[in-house]
Amino acid sequence: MDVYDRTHRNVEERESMYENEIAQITAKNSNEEIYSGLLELAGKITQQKGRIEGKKKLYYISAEFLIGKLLSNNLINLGIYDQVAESLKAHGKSMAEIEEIENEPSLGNGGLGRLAACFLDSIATLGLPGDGIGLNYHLGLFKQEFEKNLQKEVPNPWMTQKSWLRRTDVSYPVILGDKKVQSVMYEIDVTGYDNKCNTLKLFDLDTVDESIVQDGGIQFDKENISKNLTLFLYPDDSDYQGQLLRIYQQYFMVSNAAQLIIDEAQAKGSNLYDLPDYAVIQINDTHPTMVIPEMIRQLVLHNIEMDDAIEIVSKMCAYTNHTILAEALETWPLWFLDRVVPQLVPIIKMLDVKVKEKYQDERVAIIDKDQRVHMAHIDIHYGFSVNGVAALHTKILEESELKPFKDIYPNKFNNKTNGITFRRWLLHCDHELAAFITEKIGDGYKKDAAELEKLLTAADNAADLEKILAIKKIKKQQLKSYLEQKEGVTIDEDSILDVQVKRLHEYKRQQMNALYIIYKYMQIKAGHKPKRPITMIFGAKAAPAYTIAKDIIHLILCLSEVIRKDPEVSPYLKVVMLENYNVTYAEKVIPAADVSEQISLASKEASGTGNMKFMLNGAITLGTEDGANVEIHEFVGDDNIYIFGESSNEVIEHYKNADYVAEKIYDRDPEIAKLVDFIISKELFAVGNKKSLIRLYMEIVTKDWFMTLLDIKDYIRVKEQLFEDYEDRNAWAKKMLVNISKAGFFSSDRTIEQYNEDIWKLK
Ligand code: 26R
Repeated sequence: MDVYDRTHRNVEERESMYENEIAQITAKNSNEEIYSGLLELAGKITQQKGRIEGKKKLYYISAEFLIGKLLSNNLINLGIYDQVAESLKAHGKSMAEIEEIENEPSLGNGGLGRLAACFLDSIATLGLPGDGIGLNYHLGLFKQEFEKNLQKEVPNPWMTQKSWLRRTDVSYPVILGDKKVQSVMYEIDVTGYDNKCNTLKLFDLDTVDESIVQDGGIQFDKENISKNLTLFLYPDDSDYQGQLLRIYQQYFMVSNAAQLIIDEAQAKGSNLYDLPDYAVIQINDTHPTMVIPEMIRQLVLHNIEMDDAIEIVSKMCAYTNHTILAEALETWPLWFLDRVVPQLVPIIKMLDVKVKEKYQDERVAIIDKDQRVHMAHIDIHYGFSVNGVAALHTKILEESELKPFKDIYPNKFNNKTNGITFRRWLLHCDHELAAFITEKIGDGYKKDAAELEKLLTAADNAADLEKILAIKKIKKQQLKSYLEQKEGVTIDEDSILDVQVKRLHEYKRQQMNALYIIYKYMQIKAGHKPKRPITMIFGAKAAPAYTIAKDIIHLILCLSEVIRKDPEVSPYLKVVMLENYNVTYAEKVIPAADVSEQISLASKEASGTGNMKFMLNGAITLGTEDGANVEIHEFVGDDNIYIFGESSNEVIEHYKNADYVAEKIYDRDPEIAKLVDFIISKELFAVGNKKSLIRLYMEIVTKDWFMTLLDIKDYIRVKEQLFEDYEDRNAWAKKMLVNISKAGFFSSDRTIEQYNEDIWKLK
């Protein structure tokens, strides 16, 4: 019996095993009861399947795990989703309404946190022993509300009586400044697809007090660490008090991690000198970097010599870099660390001295001449692996950002192009498409994503092309009814759905997309109507202290209102800004999208993972040669992607020579000036905030750090071409199929196999 048959037999056996229980649960009256019944059943099955065991275990430490709702995900992975859905249907209920009961935990900002969640799914699915370690933020990232076309931030409580979160009796002492606190560990089961499970371990403090949050916003007393430590996930670190709290959070996370890792290894028989045979740590960006000095400190407390401790830890830690944006690279003033984690400072100084003895090069120092500690430098010197998250990103790290390190440690560097879990981003979010694929090529692709290539044959079959268009229309209709109920807006399912959903940042250039909207608005006003209505969808949170990002949200909301109220334009153009874009929203909007906007300034987006989700769901990318777009382009070929804009090399040159001057472009090109000027037009002033609009206008004309005006014309040209090509429905459907069939590489199962092969080496 091969693996495929065995899988099937298991699924069938399980179905009959739980038939009675599922029937009982789904027969209950209230959705709440059904939800908690399913939650309990899932927990029971997970327990029966057991944990993934092994001598050596991975600890994926991350300040963020953006896991999304878990009900459908777990039912799929446990193999009972279809049965539950059918049984619900027989009782006149739907899976969708049960899903509504669950709160989405907002334990991440965006890409980095969602990647960690996809990775946990793949690690368990591949049967690798590996747990996540993070923090249990009570109120998560803020919830976004719109008021007067402005973003407002409110707390997002997500923990409920009945939830996937389980309190354990694991607890560690942690020194926080001059106090010693006692942690408590919570756990969430991570189910593998047709496999056993791992866990996500989230540390917390019992003394944290949600009532210190003031006036319905997200303000709170930042001094009282025992009350505020795990209240919120940090959206930014722009104020001084906040930065101290951020270090407290990070230290609390890694001190618990270090103690847990030592405990678990010792329980398996480690003498601590052989710790690297029991544990490997993946450091997700620099946020968990203090695990290196803390682990050294803990080993010394276990009577290991300092030099031995350093050597042991250096064999255990691997670092992933997720960004080259200077402002996101963490450096802390030494005196900051002295206040928050004085116990680590002597160790950090010793690590620094050892580096300075070996390399007389300021660029690779841990403590620089301004007495700032470079967290990434600790990771690179005292870890055994450094990886970027897409081919272009790793190349830029090696050739410019981290070149001095690459020269010292040529073999530490490696690339691991990001991936996404196909369970959530195909099987769960587009059952219709998954069913079509299964009908065409069988369900081997669910475990081996490379099999999606077999779909290519369908690109020559007219009936299949029609089916793929029909499925897209169904997803648009589903989104339409969801938006009617959630946002009170109606979209046209026959319009082109053009979507840009991701965190709001100037480098991602939502403002360039907004300038396109202005262009289209003016075209329509001048009588040039598009062949087919266009719906532009945005979803984005801005960090509360990131003023320009909030101004861009304001601009989009104002444009939406101006266009909605203009009877000349509104039949052809609609702008929708989704409120509180999150994982749940992504699952609804991505499958409905025709066009995937991936328009970051080349060289700035480390990878992007939304780009992969759209591709997998049959949207066509409109993008720059940046991040993983480069690899998507290579896989699908020129005919199945729309690329525009200056290359990363050209952009890097502009930065080097400091020769980009937005004002020159504005002064020389009246067509561009006309678009930018509309930001401060009477039309927009009528619905918006003058100060905010003028500030954004000035920013684009006089600064434009991310070179919007450089690429705007090429962007408009290529976008117009794309909309024209959309009208050849047959050709477009072929592009969709090519994108879906070439998406296999972007499965996080592939990414995790590579991490394991090259870095973790787990059995
Ligand atoms: C320092 C602190 C405030 C902070 C800065 C930046 C906290 C969090 C971030 C988020 C960054 C590191 C992030 O999310 N990066 C994204 O990681 C994704 C997964 O690798 C990439 O796909 C994406 O391109 C990158 O921006």
